[in-house]
Amino acid sequence: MIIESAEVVVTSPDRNFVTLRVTTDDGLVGLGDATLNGREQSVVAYLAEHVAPLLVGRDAHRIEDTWQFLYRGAYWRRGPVTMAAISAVDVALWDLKAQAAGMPLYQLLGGASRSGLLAYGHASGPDLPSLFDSIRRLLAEGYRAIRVQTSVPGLDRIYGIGGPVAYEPAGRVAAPVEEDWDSRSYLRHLPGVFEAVRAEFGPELPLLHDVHHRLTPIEAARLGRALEPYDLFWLEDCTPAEDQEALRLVRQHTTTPLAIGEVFNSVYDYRQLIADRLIDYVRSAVTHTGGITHLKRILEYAGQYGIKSGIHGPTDISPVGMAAALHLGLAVHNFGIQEYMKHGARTDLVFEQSFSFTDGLMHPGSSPGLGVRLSLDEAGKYPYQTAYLPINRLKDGTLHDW
Ligand code: EZ4
Ligand code: CO
Repeated sequence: MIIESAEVVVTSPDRNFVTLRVTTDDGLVGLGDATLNGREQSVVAYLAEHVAPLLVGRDAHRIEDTWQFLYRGAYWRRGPVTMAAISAVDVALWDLKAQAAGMPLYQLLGGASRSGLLAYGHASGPDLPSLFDSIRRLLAEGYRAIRVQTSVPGLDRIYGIGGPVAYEPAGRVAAPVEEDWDSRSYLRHLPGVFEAVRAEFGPELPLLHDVHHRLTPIEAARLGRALEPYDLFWLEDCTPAEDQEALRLVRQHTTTPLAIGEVFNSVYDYRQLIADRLIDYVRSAVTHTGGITHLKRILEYAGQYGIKSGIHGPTDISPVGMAAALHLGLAVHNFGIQEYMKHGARTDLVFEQSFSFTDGLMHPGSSPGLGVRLSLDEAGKYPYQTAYLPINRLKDGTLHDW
């Protein structure tokens, strides 16, 4: 199974996606998701200029060797652009190997460890009535776990609050939108929101919350403690993630479970967090953490410490990346939960998918490989559009973590 070509396909049906498409002399096509939200073209150049020419002529079966070749061979190890590019190659090769074997990919990863993957959806609203409506809409769609985000009185625009249906992290804008932040207002407001949600929806429903890295360690510790009565499934990204030591302080003060890692790209980002049991869930994306090969390694390491998966799955993970997450999640022993924001209708026409969402559980399906096909005709209708994630400023204009 020799690689004949590796091409990068950029398309923007409902948002931007970068897909690596690897073809072999057997006539098979393997796909990898290389989307890096708001910095897409950097990965396009990395793949097209530096990686694709090296893949042609290689044996597509040699997944581990290719991973090491791209990681060690680059000399400049790690980093989001490099690791997104390696992820795309790795996932495309796993897709090819599983297609060649005539099996869904999870069979090659050890087979199914469960019958379905618990997924959580995103509810948000500017006030309690609209937040409740958003939660009810997700429950009606079948979701059995829900992330709760809400506006904060006094702040005009904050991240992660959608319209009536969903929110899209990056806007199709020429420059980042500037949003507002004030930690004291947020800390005062949020516990009451969870109290109201619990009163309305009862004690059983798993509830999650994402802080988006916006608090100092002592503020995060206080929030974790204040939310304990509402029994969160997890509190996500409570402090800026690059500071592993910060989680130790948070951990000393609260029993609210902690999740972190959507901006990580290597096991080295997790070493202290896992070995010192400072977190409960690994939030990495397959697409940003070196693909299935490397995220499986991280999850096996985490599993030795009772830490579970919570693989990243917002809309900037393409259906290709989502399928990879589902195959890996079905196979690993220490699965926790899967994030799932549905894509738009145009995206579903560009990417034909075999994965399913039924009664709140996801399954990657039984098609050989990843189970996703890319329509080049559909993809070609939607050229790249400039898009950026927003930034966040305090009331005095200081740039803050978002
Ligand atoms: O901000 O995917 O948990 N999910 C999230 C997402 C991320 C975006 C960044 O590209 O925090 O909304
Ligand atoms: Co997040």
